[in-house]
Amino acid sequence: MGEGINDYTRYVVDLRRHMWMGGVETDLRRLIWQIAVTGKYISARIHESNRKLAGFKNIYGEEQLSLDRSADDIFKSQLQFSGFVREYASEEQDAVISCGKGDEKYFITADPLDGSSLVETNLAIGSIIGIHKESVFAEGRKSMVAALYITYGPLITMVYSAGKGAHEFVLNREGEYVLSQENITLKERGSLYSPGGLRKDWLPEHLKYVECLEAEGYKLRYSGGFVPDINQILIKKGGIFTYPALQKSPRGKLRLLFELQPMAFIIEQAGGKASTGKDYILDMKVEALDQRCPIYIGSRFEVEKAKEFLSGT
Ligand code: AFP
Repeated sequence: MGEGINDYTRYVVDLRRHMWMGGVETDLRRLIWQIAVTGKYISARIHESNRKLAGFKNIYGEEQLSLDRSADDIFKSQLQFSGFVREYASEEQDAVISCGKGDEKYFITADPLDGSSLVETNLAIGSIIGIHKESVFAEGRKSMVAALYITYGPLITMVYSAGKGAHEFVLNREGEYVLSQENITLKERGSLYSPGGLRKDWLPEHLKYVECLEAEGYKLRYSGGFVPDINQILIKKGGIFTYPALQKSPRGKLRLLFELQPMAFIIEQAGGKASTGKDYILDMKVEALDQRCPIYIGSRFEVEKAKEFLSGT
């Protein structure tokens, strides 16, 4: 006999219950919940945007905003008067936005819709959020208290960490985020590699590193979306994502504040590492909103191996 609805709900742990059981501070629980819920509105906007591809305009005849800008509008409006957010820094904004009365507890960083150029190909994309207890112009290890990302794929999933492990939730048909796996732990060494940038632009020491992984039989997994590519390494419990320094761009492509710090926070909580190939990401002081740096993120073995190749040891 199938389990009745009561039996089913007995085993379902939703996001709010999980954070409460995990001892996450009340305002932080409410903030993470509010951000996760915002993902539903962004998902709706992604589906709506398909009309834009057909050249539709909004009811005022205005060209609809690009998806990442409208995602930013959604996050900003949701968080601006939440009572928890003092400052909102976004990849879509030129400056940090002061929110509310100025005495709120948290400082937010957002890449509202990373990989938006992939929407037309129907590949997965995502939102990346960092939550800080003080100004974001600091080392992530000092200022960050939580991070989360939402993946808009065949399912909408959300991974968060508030400093006590990394946990994945799936948005179910009822519109609730229900726990799919908690305390996700990366193996010491994986078998996937996700190499960003063009091979012809790599520096010699990076090329040697990648060739070493290939000689060891690592499987190439690269979608061009940072969120799904990182999510694959986390959910498959091992491997390495890298977007290295390139000959013409020595700082690589990805942004320290909006993309790398939140993912480094989550991956470290899952027992992995994240470095520039020299310094750990969470030890890097954020000097500017658009600061970029090379990234090696995933299982400890692969990240430390990269440091050996890049330092020539
Ligand atoms: P878009 O947001 O312009 O699609 O770029 C996505 C991204 O910032 C990140 O999500 C990917 O990891 C990286 O760029 C892919 O870059 P390449 O297209 O150079 O591989």
